[in-house]
Amino acid sequence: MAEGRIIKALSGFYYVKTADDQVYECRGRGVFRKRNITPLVGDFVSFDSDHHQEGYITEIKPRQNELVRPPIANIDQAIIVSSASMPHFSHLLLDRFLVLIESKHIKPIIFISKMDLITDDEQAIFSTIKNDYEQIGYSVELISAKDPKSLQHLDHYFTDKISVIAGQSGVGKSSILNALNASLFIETDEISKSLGRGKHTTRHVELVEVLGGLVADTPGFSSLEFDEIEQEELGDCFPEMRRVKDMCRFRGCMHDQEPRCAVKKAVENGQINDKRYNHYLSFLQEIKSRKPRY
Ligand SMILES: Nc1nc2c(ncn2[C@@H]2O[C@H](COP(=O)(O)OP(=O)(O)O)[C@@H](O)[C@H]2O)c(=O)[nH]1
Ligand SMILES: [Mg+2]
Ligand SMILES: [Zn+2]
Repeated sequence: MAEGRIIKALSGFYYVKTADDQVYECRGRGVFRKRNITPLVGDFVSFDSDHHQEGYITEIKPRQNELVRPPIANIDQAIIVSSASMPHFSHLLLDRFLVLIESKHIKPIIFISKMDLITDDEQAIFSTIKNDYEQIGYSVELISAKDPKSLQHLDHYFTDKISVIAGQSGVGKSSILNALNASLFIETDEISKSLGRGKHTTRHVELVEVLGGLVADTPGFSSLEFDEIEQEELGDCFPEMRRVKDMCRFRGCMHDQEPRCAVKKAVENGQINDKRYNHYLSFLQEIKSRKPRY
């Protein structure tokens, strides 16, 4: 019996990589299907191999976390890519991604891409944005896939970690990975090339090597809805609110209409960015007006 990590899943085969860098093409055992357990990319597994480089997965080790879309397990962090231009930068969309990732208890890192496309005047705007998010506690990098210099100091984000790279399509996710590892040739500009959405969303998940770590380039999160977040959890998806909420007068404060709310006070005195707080309120409204699930 051997052990390894699933680095790719394709048409019922799981590609398991062992510590000595061998890749085995494995099938799941029928028993998983019966128990409704599907091996995921990122899973640590035991497998039996009777043939050279082929085998059967016999056990899936307990997962640290898992995402459904894209299907992947045991992620150390999510790198959220937002482009400075084309598509234009959206605070709201960045905050939406941050909330989705925070709600899964996965550490977000922010890359603002395509910095080569903006003017010197606009550079200042992005320095401010970087500063604002760093104040909250996030790591932020201003980069360009076309400027190798801007990518030089990124190693520590990747080495020995499993990351998922997330963000709107067209922001440059695949281009960044290609730029970081010259032996990768991930297709870029996929939306415009593929005819229908179907092709785009069913693409397989694969972990690729980047700067001594593994990264899943996702076709995008197929849903950006807050389907799985309850209104009581939303505040905890904003680290700056999480830090002060214990000082709210009421336990279970939603930081909305309640009096003596520490979050609202922090917004008033500038400790919490009012743009972020407004996004919180709009996400809260969205969750409240969500259709009940049965
Ligand atoms: N100017 C510029 N264009 C970029 C950069 N990164 C990506 N692009 C372009 O943006 C388009 C989408 O890139 P892609 O990597 O496919 O984005 P993805 O959908 O997030 O994977 C492609 O035409 C790329 O050539 C960048 O840093 N600067
Ligand atoms: Mg891509
Ligand atoms: Zn409050």
